[in-house]
Amino acid sequence: MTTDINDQLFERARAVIPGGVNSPVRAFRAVGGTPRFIARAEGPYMWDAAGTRYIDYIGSWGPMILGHGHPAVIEAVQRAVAEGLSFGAPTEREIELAEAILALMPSMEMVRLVSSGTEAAMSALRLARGATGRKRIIKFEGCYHGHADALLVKAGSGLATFGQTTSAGVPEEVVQHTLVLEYNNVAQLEEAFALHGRDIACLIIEAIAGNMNFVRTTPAFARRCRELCTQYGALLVVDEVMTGFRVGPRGAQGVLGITPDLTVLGKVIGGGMPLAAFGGPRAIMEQLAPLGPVYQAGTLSGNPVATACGLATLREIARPGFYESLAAKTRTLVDGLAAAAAAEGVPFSADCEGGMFGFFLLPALPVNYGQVMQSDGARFNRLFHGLLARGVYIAPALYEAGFVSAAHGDADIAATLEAAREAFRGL
Ligand code: KE4
Repeated sequence: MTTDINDQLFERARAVIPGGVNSPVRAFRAVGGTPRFIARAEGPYMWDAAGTRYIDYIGSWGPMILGHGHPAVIEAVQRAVAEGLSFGAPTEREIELAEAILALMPSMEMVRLVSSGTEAAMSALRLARGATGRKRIIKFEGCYHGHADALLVKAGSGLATFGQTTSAGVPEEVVQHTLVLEYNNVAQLEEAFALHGRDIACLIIEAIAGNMNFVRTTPAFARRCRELCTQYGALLVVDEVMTGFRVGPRGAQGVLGITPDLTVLGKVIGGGMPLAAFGGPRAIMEQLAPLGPVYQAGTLSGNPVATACGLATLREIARPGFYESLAAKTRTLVDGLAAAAAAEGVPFSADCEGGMFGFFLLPALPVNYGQVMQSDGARFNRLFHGLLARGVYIAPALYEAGFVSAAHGDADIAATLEAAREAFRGL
């Protein structure tokens, strides 16, 4: 069999980069097969090294909400590049981006820019611990907040035992203060706070969990997270790296009507460039160096090219009607996928908000990680490759969300649904 250029590139990549990729999910290990090496992208499309075009529903895992190569973004980045790539000194554009973020996120009075979601979440946890003087944190099974050591943890046995690490190289001592609870389990949350509440620095959560594909907090659960944090003096940290400016203009906190103490942002605010952020009330944020005792720093934090890309992106999504149009396209896609599955008798449930969607080969929407993982992985993998072979590129893992951009046109959605009808056949 002639090896496709992607096979050749993958073989070359694996010789010099662990697993051939710079982030594990890109390696297609969950779905099998050869990852596509992307040569270029434009609008809703990506082309791989073999010249094959795909309708892109990954969007760089969220950032590309405008689609690839938006003219206003490209022009802003080109202008910024000509002025200088990095200074290691403050710039006016960082102020502009901070002001733009704060204007969109009323729960934040101040914001610190960093270079990745991991860095933002890690820094927010350190700030929460520093601001409260407490060590313990609560996270939820199925939520991902980047790969900082304290967050690479799985549930211990019961509430008395804290986390056990999920990664080699992370000593148990580092995760011993992390308690992993079941998402949407109000009773367990209340018990955990009753047992440990006075020691909890913060609770960190994806209020719409895109790392379980697409699972919402129930209103009752979201409310109890807020109430219990307030009652016990813990900080509520909402991780909006994926949902921020993606599910709506105010992120998941706007959709759910919850007010966090700290918000973690990323992806969309960088528009595809390395930029993330964390923010909250002035009294908490001013605990950060150089003002306060909580250290945090970064060579490329607030990078002038990344901030130009982020600002141009935020300007476009602030246009009237942007989210209404995006949400309508996403809803058309999800409803069409549901119809395609139903026509073939394939168990299917889906949810979406703004430009983010998720679907499960399950008869009903799951409410926690354990239910998500009851999905038929082999059947999902066949669907993934059936779509990929027909030029539709969805996330190569059943626990990952999907993303629609403003550049996806009605014809692209229609073509996607035609491919889905064929891919569901005989699944
Ligand atoms: P980064 O360090 O990858 O920029 O962000 C970490 C992060 C934090 N919080 C949430 C809610 C996230 O979704 C992420 C990263 N998301 C994954 C996709 N599930 C990025 C893709 C990848 O790991 O390559």
